[in-house]
Amino acid sequence: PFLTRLIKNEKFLSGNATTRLIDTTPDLFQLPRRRDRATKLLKFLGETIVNGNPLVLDRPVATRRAPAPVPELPVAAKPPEGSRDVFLKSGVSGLVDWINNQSSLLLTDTTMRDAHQSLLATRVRSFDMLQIAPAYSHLASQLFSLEMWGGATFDTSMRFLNECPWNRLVDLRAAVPNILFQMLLRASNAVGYTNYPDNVVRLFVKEAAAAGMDVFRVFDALNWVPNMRVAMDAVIDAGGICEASICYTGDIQNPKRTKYSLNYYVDLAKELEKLGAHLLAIKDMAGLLKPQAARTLVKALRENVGIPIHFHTHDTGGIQGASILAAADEGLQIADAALAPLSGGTSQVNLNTLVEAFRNTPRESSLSTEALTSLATYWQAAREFYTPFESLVLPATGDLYEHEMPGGQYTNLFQQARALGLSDRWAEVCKTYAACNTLLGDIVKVTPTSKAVGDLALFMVANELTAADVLQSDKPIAFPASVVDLVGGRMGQPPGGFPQRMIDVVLQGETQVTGRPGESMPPADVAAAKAEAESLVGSDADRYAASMLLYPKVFSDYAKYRDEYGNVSNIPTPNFFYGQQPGEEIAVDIEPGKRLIVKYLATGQPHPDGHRTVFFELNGQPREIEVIDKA
Ligand code: 3PY
Ligand code: ZN
Repeated sequence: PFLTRLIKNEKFLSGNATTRLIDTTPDLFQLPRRRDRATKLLKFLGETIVNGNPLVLDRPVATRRAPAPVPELPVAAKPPEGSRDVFLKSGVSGLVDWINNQSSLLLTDTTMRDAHQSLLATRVRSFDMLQIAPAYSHLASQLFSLEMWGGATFDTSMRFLNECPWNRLVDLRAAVPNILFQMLLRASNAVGYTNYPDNVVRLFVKEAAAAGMDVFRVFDALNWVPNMRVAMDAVIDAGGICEASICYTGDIQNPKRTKYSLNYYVDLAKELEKLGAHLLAIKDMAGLLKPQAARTLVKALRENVGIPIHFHTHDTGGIQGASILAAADEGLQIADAALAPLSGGTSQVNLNTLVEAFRNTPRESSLSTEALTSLATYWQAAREFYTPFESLVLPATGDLYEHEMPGGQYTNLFQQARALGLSDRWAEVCKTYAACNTLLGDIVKVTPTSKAVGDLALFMVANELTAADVLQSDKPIAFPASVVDLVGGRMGQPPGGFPQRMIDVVLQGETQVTGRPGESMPPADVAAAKAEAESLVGSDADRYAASMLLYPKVFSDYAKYRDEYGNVSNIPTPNFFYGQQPGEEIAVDIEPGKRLIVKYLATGQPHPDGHRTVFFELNGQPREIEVIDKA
């Protein structure tokens, strides 16, 4: 291929080529990586047809193959102006004024992030988001924002779906130019599970903003402001919209739960406002903010902070719609919700019916019923592709307010318990989770602290340990690494610190980090990460250095996969999970305007060496792929 390019090169043909031609014409060399995208695609499809996709192996099978119905769009080439146009034209302060001037309760649609993170193990693929993205842009431009990135999506898109999170952001941005994009940023933990050096957090935020992210919801898993500061400053410096969060835990209505009081939240909010937050999020990750408490909290926050308030909650307990309504009565400006088919339970409140609840009230939104129904119809069908990742619905009872498990963790921890053979002891796991929280001094539980509490709960149930056993143990206990990290201060400090007895038992003499973990970490070597990322993906873009620094192993595995199979994110989901059926023809856009038509014909009998030949037609031409049958 290099020679083919060389003999087609004009300079070379003109006879004026010098040895510098190779230096000045770098794309002569860019061929190998881009070569054979079709072969890579056929290899992926062939292997999936013969051996299945390991991602869905031994899981319930999705039977839907028909594409999810995309609503017809208005003929206008340009979508209506939306919140992002306000931001681009008038900046953050213009946007804040615009928010304050709305009579409607503004809404964020979380379908493409938290909803599938909470219901479908974060497995929704870019393909299914991109199909419906233009419809959002044209039909739902009145939304405040789309939450479509951050949280677990960064990791899982590479780790499980073998796709690039940056491409998801860039492609969606191109498809939805008018609505603000929003992401969840775990402060110093960025989109990971542990504190990173400050320069990694800054690099990541800068790249995310450059790739099209607008609103960064920054939270710290212990509500520890020093940890939030670095991320907040990074967002402000990058020109993003800084939405700082107070994570809600406990119960301000319960006179016995005094640690996380109304004053605690109001003081925290005031501090975040002082640090330059543009918006304030009430991040109710476990759905604990009861309706009357929501009223009290929003009222107090409205009286004490000037920035707009954005309420995020999970409907695990089934009554969070009432909390949004109560908060709206007190002047809440923005609420999170998810389109009907991905709403409810551990996910967000139903956006479609929430909009109708406000219809003909002063907080009515101009979002149209029909438009939202058409988006929901799409997601109803698209959800069917993800049957393998559906989990048992675990109805919360009053015990939700005891264990306070975040929506995103609830089903996940159940799966972990099941994997350990503890599913029959789920009620005990929940009780132990609550006991662990008490052992740790009553802390905020959200990624990554919630993971540590969950790990501890499973560890204690599996090893038949009670809280008293832990506290009274005179022998060293081999606690899970996340618990040692947490109590060791590597996730930051909870209000009041950890109980001394837990420090002694867990750290066994090891010293605790008491300052901000990022302060004592040497800066990461960005240049080295950049070079390594370039060797893996052939691009020195800083965003890949960020991927490398955040998830070295996951990113390099993804890069290797991509070398072998190409970009698999453009394959329709049923074919991505299950390959093709004989005679089935699919179109795969390998880049804008470059479409491959792949028809699967048949698979031959195994050869003596274990290979099978898979027969395709690629753009009408016969093609064969040899695949090892692993069965
Ligand atoms: C995350 O950190 O991913 C969360 O959704 C926390 O609520
Ligand atoms: Zn959430």
